[in-house]
Amino acid sequence: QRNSFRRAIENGDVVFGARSSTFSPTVIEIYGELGIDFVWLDFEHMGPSPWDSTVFEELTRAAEVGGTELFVRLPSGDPSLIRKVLDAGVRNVFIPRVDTAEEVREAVKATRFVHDGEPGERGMASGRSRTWGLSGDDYIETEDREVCLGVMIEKTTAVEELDDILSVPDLGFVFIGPSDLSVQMGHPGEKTHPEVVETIEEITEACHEADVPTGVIKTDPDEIEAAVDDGHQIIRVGGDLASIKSTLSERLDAIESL
Ligand code: 3PY
Ligand code: MG
Repeated sequence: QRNSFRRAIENGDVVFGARSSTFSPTVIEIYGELGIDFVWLDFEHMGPSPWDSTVFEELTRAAEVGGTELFVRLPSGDPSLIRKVLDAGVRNVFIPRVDTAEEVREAVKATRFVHDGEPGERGMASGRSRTWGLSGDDYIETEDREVCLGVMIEKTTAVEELDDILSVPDLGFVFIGPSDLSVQMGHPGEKTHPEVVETIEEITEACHEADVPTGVIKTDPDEIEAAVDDGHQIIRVGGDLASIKSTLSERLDAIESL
């Protein structure tokens, strides 16, 4: 079974996603119906415990029904956590706050049965990803071909090690984190501080030189267009909470003026 997210970014296409902070299977189905390519589920800052694989099974099912892909931010690159989430059927995961290439290599290895010509650390499971849907004689090949792990570059330590990080085989993508970068660079909250902007440009350029797709968060249509022009391929364009707030507040304003 194909992972449309990984296939698209490997083909050089752009994918558009939205965050679901409600972790509602229904919202995920609606996103799919709308044509949203990926659903950002954030287990770094919120969410049910990722150790509960049944939560991921429900959410993965909703994504399959809706025709979209889950894009799961884990709280850390702990290999035991990565394996659990993949075994429930999730295929796109990413790790926040990475510091070193070694840490990135360990995380990628946890997603692969074979990594860089050596045995990987994925681990043979008999969970949902194997017994249903993705199952079959070619389970191992399919998983290694379709699972995708990325990292967030949002720490100065990672920026310093960026070339080594980008040379880790099978790294799927880099997502840029301007907010944490602003904190780490001593300009907390100032995402448009010239030094932060310059660092983001450097990260983007290094990733593209290494042929690693990049992702950013943009909600303004002009900024989305500019991000695509800058070569970013993974763009988060909104989310459920912000959409609820803006739609209902506009509607209430309209009702009040009747
Ligand atoms: C950041 O900007 O730090 C992020 O993690 C974006 O989600
Ligand atoms: Mg961050």
